Amino acid sequence: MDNRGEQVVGELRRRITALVADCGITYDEYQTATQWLIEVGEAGEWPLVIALFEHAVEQQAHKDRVGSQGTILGPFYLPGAPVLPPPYELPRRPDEKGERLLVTGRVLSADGTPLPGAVLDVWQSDADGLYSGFSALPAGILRGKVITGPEGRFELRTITPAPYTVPHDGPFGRLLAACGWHPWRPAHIHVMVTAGQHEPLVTQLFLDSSDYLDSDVAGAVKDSLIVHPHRQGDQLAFDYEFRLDPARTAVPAA
Ligand code: MBD
Ligand code: FE
Repeated sequence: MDNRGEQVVGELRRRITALVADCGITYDEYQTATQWLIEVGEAGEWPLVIALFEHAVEQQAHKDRVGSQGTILGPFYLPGAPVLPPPYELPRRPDEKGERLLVTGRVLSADGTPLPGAVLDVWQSDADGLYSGFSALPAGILRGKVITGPEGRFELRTITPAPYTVPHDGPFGRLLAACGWHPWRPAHIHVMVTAGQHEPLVTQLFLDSSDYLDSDVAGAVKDSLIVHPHRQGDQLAFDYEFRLDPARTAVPAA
């Protein structure tokens, strides 16, 4: 780890150099790629492109987890969502599309100790796949926090999210189309769970009825993150248990 820059960027150069030879990259392709990289920047799509590699970093970072698996944060988290009062409804518009969804569950330590006072920070897209803060949706829609009570229990009311298509009218979409890859993510709800003395758990819950569970463009689906809502009167409902790893003790600087 003498020179981490040389280690990583050097390896990147060697791999790209090898790829140019292995794939027989032409000058035309080189110029197309250059133009594409510039346009991704101009369109503000770098967060989106980079999100496609987050799953590799996430798996690497959390390979020794003993509690619940998590997955990628993605580009649409916003800090500062309000703590929701009872009955714990994510803010929505009066005419919000989608089925009503009740999420209940518990937050526990990996060893099974219930964690009252844990914070679940939740965000999701609307039925059209739009996130507030990154679209014309009113600020704050479908974002909020709930705090666990006795026994580490929580409940949250929202609507079912729809599968999400990453913007495909810009340079990123052109790349996907050129490769014959679809731009969809399966329907998901983002959750970040935090509690004192524990590692934060960044995760997403995927609806079992969604398309694209096997072909998420972001590669972020794991079996343990797929939930199975059942009908309960006029709503859908599911239960989920989050188990948090103990906080890693900081390694003292040498
Ligand atoms: C999303 O909603 C998302 O969660 C990720 C990771 C990438 C694009 C859109
Ligand atoms: Fe998302």
